[in-house]
Amino acid sequence: MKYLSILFGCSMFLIACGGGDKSTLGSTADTGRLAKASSKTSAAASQSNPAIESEPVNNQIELTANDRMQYSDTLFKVRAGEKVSLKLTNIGKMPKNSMGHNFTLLKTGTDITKFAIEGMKYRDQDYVSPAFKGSVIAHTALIGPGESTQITFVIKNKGYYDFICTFPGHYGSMRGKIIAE
Ligand SMILES: [Cu+2]
Repeated sequence: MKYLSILFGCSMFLIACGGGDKSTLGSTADTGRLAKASSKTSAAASQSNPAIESEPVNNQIELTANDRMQYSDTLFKVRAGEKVSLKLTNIGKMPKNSMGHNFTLLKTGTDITKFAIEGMKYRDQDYVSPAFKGSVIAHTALIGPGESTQITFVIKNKGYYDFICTFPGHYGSMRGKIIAE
């Protein structure tokens, strides 16, 4: 009985607290501070992301792509300034003209949506617009079912880099990041 009354007291306290918080949230100054604090927290969270921290540094990348518009992995960590060798295999069965895949690594700051949409018009250039060639660090050929392709490249500067498949409509799900450190 003693414990029950303690529990009851605690929950009453919690309810009171909840009400109090709500009223402080009402003021715009507090809301602004809260937004700032939460954005700070999320920035810190992404910096100490366990998935990123536990990712081993490896300049030998093997990647597959399938008929469901997916890469086998979307996060890689490499050593900046050293040669990276990347092998892409299309493990799908659908024909290349409806489900071809490539790997296209983009310079920091590239607008992925713009890049991908512009590229759709350039089938003969593996769906990379000539106007956006300068945004590409490296890319593989576009490959069909059962095919493999291999490239080597160097990421000179440390940082986060996006990669996508430029086949029309694929960039939404076929994208990932390479962290060079
Ligand atoms: Cu693709």
